[in-house]
Amino acid sequence: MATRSALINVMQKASTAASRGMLRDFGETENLQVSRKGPADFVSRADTNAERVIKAELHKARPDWGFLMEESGETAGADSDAPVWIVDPLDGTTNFLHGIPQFAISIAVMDKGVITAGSVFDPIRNELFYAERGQGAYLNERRLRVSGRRHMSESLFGTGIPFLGRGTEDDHKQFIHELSNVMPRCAGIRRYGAAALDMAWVAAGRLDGFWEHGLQIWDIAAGFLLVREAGGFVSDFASRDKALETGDVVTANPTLHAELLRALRS
Ligand code: 2AM
Ligand code: CA
Ligand code: CA
Ligand code: CA
Repeated sequence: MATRSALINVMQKASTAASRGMLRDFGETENLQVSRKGPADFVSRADTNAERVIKAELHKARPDWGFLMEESGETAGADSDAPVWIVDPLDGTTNFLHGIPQFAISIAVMDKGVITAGSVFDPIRNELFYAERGQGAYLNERRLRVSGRRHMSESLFGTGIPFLGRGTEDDHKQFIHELSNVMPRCAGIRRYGAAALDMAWVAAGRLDGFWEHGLQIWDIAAGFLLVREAGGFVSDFASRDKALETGDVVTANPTLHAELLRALRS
């Protein structure tokens, strides 16, 4: 049984508090104020409300820490050496606005450049994925381990398909190329639309791997630690430990990671 640390309790409390308003707004999205940050990059009142609630809860618990949040950007902590909260208040806004129940709240802690804690909360399924560096990854009370599948032919991968405004025409072609390489070698590919949750699902062994280009640090910081603590590999497309810096993510169980990379680059 997992005994949740005080830090994870803070993250859980902030996520649950934010999810209440989110669940109220879900299904009522025709009344939600929506604007755009890019041609197909939407931000709604649900995103900004969740971010405000999360920030207040986290600040109350750790008054000196800084913030890096999707909607409000960076806020320095009282002391520049203090840890920073990295927050995506609503990952999967496009799903949310379409009434598709696949979205999450992602919170991570970065301490001197290292991710030391992370949580991804799926309010629809009431699933809290969390990890602390060196302490393993958990789903609610259960210890997580990445899948043990050894062959691509039996494996299910998640990915992110580019959309209007994400990447150049060449990036879109590159994605089609990757798809045509991976597709005929594996048991299936899914595009769920919430990257933080995709990575949590790799940690949980539901997906055997996942890849996507052009993500932001708040999409992947918590998922990164979840996968690592569940025994999985996370890299960029050149197999370097640079996923967080580049936003280009290739993740899988240790057996499949090299094979997935090879397929993506072939
Ligand atoms: P967001 O909902 O927090 O913005 C995966 O493709 C990531 O890209 C998602 O986690 C999502 O995070 C972001 N994204 C932004 N606009 C998107 C769109 N139109 N379709 C899919 N994902 C989008
Ligand atoms: Ca967004
Ligand atoms: Ca996101
Ligand atoms: Ca978001």
